[in-house]
Amino acid sequence: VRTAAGEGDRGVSTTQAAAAEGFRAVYGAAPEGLWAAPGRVNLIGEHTDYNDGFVLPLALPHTTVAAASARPDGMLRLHSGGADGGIVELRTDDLRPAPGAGWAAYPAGIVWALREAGLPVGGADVHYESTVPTGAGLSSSAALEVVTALALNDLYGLGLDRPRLARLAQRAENAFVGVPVGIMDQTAAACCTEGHALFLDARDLTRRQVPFDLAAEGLQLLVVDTCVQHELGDGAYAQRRAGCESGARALGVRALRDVPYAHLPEALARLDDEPGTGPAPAPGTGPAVRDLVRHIVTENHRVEEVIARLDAGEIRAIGPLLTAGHASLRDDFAISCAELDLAVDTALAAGALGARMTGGGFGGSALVLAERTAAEHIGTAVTKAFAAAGHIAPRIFPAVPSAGARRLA
Ligand code: GAF
Repeated sequence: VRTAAGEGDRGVSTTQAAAAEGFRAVYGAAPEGLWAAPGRVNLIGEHTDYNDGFVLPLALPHTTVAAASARPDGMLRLHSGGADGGIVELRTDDLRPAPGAGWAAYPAGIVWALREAGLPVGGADVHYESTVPTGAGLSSSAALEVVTALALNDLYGLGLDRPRLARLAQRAENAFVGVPVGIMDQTAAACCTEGHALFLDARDLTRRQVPFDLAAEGLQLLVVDTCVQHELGDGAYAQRRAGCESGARALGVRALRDVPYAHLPEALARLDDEPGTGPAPAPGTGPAVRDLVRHIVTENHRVEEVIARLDAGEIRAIGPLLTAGHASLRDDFAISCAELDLAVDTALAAGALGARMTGGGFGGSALVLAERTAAEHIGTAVTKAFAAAGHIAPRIFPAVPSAGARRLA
């Protein structure tokens, strides 16, 4: 198992140098500053964020770096070393929500959201370099949003704290880009710290840094990027979210977070008696509302159980909880796919302590908790199983809990 995925190997200093150099090549001057924001994996707590629930992400070493300078004339110029095409030029006064407008909609949405919030943000020149895999369920979008928000926060002296930056980045994605994501990814990019997982209450954004020192325990957390491109904008994510909201309405709670685990049997019985929420979903609406509710309520409980194990210093004991989380996402929430299931099943059969898909689903990545001495063997077993099934080769690398967004220079 390689130490990190491709570009991630080289660390942030190489990406930083490439961003500074790229900025000079594109705009003909040195940038005023350089900022970084990471991708993430979520240890447990999937689709709970938009149900006001609990999540436990950690930042990856893979980052998006922005080299940026303010502009006095209100023009926003955006360029990416990783995207085809030249400079995207926009007038900040003319920014309007632009669903489906490509990568530049994410940073443009940040400028729009900051200005909508009444903050004094003008133009900027920005050049990006990134080592966060895209479409892999590792939050490349949130990294792009948060690094842009942090750069503008500094360039324009906005004084925003990290949770506020995360909220504004989420608003940019919801209202400008048009994807109804929750708050996890932006908060992970903004607030994670090295050596920790971030326990976040998505209702009020209270947070706790939970020590997660895998190396000291002789463990490794592997990311298996299935290379099945995941797309949150295709409607299935929005459909799951709408189903959860109708479940909460039917149960008379503000959000599914308010259904206690101990009351789950009564809640399910009540949904089974309500038209439209019982076991037989209307055609084309995805899983039954009762099944969505069961996933969310049990998943919030699993996050609390994982936290309890970590607080007790029993990292190995979280393995079965991760695996149970995968079964729930596969069977109740119906957002896994053949490649994710194969990665999880093969890793477990090869001796992993636990494994699950991570992120929004429908492709993207799985994570595998393993003894460090078994990681190589498990990675090889997964790669072989993918080849035997005729799937393209997965990219496998360790998730090392890394730093959140920061200014580099
Ligand atoms: C995506 C979303 F962006 C997050 O808000 C979260 O809902 C996640 O899917 C599922 O847990 O990453």
